Formats: sequence, C-alpha cells, structure tokens
Amino acid sequence: MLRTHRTSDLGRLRDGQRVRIAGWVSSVRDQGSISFLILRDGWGEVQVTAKRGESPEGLLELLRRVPEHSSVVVRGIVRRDPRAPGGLEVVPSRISVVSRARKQPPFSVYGGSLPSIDKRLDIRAVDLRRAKARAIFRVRHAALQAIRRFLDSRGLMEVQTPKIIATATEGGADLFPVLYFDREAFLAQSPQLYKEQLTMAFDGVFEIGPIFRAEPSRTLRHLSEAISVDVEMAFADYGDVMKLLEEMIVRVSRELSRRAREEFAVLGREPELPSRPFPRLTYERCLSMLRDAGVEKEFGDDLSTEDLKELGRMIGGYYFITDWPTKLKPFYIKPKSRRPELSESFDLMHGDLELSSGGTRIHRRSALVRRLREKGLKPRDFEYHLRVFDYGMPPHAGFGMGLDRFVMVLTGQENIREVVAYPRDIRRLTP
Ligand code: AMO
Repeated sequence: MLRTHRTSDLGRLRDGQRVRIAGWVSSVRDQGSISFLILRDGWGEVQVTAKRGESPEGLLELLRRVPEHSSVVVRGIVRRDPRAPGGLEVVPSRISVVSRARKQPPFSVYGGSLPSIDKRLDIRAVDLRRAKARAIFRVRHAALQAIRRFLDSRGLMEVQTPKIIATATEGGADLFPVLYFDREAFLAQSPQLYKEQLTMAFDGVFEIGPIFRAEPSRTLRHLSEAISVDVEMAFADYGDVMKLLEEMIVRVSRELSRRAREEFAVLGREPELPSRPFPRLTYERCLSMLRDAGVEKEFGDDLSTEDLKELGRMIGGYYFITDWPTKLKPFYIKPKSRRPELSESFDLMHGDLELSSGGTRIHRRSALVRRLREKGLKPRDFEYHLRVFDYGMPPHAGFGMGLDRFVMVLTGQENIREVVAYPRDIRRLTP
C-alpha cells in the first residue's frame, strides 16, 4: 500500500507517530517560511505543515509548485497543534507528487458559483470532489446499506434477476431493444415477473438493481437507467407491503439521522423524520380533493404532474395514493374483487414526487391471461412466465421504489442527476 493510514485514522495516533498518507491536494497556502497543504482522501482531510528549518530543503519549494488536485503521498509524523484544523497536523519529511494535475477544472470544487450540471458531468469524477456531492453520495451509500439491513432483518432474501429479457413488463413504449445474438431482446424495465416467480421458492425476496426506461423527455426526475429497490412477498397483499414500505422509510430515515449527521450538516439540512402511518388517500379521494381545488378530472384520468403538484401542496411529506383504476395499472396488478374497475395498487408519494409503486398481483393464470389480452398483449409471449402459475403460485404482493428518487428526497435535491454518479438520459451516454 502507498499509505499506512487514512486521514480519519490520525486522531487515534500518538504524537510523533510516523505515517505515510495519500490523497489529493485540496489547497496550498504559502506564507514564506511556512507552507500549509491540505491533503484530502476519501475519509477526510488533514493539514500538512512544512516549516523552513524543520522540513528538508526543497520541500517548501515543492509545495509552492504543486498544483491543486494533484495526487500526493506524504511521509512524516503526526503532531498535535491546537492551531491546526482538527487540532492535528502532519509534519512532512518527504512529499511525492505521484500524479501532477496538468489542468485545473473550470469551476472550483471548494465553493463559489457552479456551472450547469452538464458542464460538471463532463468531468464528473472531479465534480464529485465537492463536499456537497460527496455528502450526497455518502447519504446514498448509508441509505442503501440501511435498506439492505432492514429488508434482511425482515427475512427477505436478496436476489438478482436478468437484465436482458424477452418481453416488456411495464408497457411497451419505453423499451430499449438490444440485439441478442440473432434475436431482438430488451433491457429490463423492472424485475417484475422474475421477482414474482421467486416468491414461489423463497417467499420474500428483494432486489436492488438497475431498471432501464427509454424516457424520450428530459426531466428532473427521470433517467434512462435508474436503480430500483424491488420487493415481493408471498401470502401478502398491498396493505402488507405498504406497511413494510413505510416501515422501511421510517427506519432508514432514523438510521441516517444518526449515521449521517456530518453529511446532513454539509448539506445544510436536517433529515426528515417521518412517522407512521403515512396518510393513505384513494385515487377517488384525490379526484375529489382536486375537484375542490378547481381541477376537473374524470374517473380513469391519470394524475398529471400539475395534479400531483396540487396534491403535494395539500398533503406534503410522504403519503400513499391507493386503489387506482385498473386500466391505469400494468397487467399483473390485481383488480379489486368487488369493484374490478379499481385495483389493489398504490403509489408512494413525497410531495409531488412518485417514489414507489406496487400492489397485490394476480396469482391465477386464467385471470392473468385475461388481463394480458385486455392490454393488447399476447399470452403466447408470456408463456415462460404463465407456465409456473400452474404449480401453485401463492397470492403475492410487492413494490418497486426508485432509490435515486428516495435519495433526492433525503438530500433535498431537485435534479435526479445530482444523486447519480453517471446519469443516463436521452442526450447523455458518456462519461
Ligand atoms: P414503476 O414503473 O412505477 O413500477 O417504477 C417503480 C419506481 O421506480 C422509479 N422509476 C424511475 N426513476 C427514475 N427514472 C425513471 N425513468 C424511473 N422509472 C421508474 C420511480 C417509480 O416509482 N414493477 C413496478 C413496481 C412494482 O409494482 O413492484 C414498476 O416498475 O420511483
């Protein structure tokens, strides 16, 4: 290893301990006979202080010339000094510039005004050196770990399902076709049918993986590739999975408020601590609330962005919209037995942002075949799926939650691109 310690380890060391640390130059301050270099690594930062008379010849000169962003390895000793940030500095005996920055980014990663996200994405790895960006991705990481822990604690098994698939699951319009040897295949829009099948063997499953949507419009909340947290449970209905989903949101939010305090401080916000149960409003109730607000909607109309904005204003925070018209939901969602024009389905919202959708699934083959036909789909194309329904498919329910959108809510970002390291949209395929 080029390093013996991370910057975050230094506080535990005794004065005078020899260390070799590595990172990038975040700044150099030259005061003639003394120079300060702030070295950053993935875990924090430390001041490296070189003094004339104390440090080897040439070291101050080297510091004067090393450009910000260069990668350096510093050998030296740890010294406690109340004047240093964090009360500790490294007194260098040797500094090696292992990769000299040949260019400076067209914006400062240490504050000041930022160019458009597009300009930043062009050199995303450098953009991610910004404190706010790093805080967002640390919250994302912590949320992901907390979600895994929560679902595991509920006895769900983590699975992986294929991303190259034969048929659409969420409607045909936004599919990415791929050439699969001599056949046409598609990138998976969701793990829907596979997670349903896996409940036959494992009862409760979850998958955290990419979903692909050929979104033709460029919005602040849609990408062509997103990460979805998918859950499916046997012998459960939509009420059960809504409860699990809200428990997950509450648990993860609480955990983050403890584990990501520093990150939230950098982001200048308090983590939202929602409490259960989240409000549950039926679709029909939403229509009447909209009507009261002067927005006329017919039963069966989808809720537009404007409608969701209005509802978001009225309700705020997390809430469920339940019992959607069957015709607005995919073929696998179960119609209600007493009123089949409505379905056992829900969307989880935060304000006007849809975070998740889910529902009870149809578990009888004949009913699923009927729904496929009603949707204009060919049951023959789904034979690989329908076949397993003959072997005792249990009643089941589940949801898919957009991880990126959840991180937007947690970190207060308006643009989904801020929470995705390398976003993909209709215009962007690199970096
Ligand atoms: P749905 O299509 O609603 O449902 O997707 C589930 C959640 O995934 C997120 N999401 C997206 N995020 C960013 N960019 C996109 N283009 C994008 N598309 C979807 C959203 C959305 O709520 N199979 C069902 C889920 C289920 O019933 O289990 C499904 O895919 O947060």
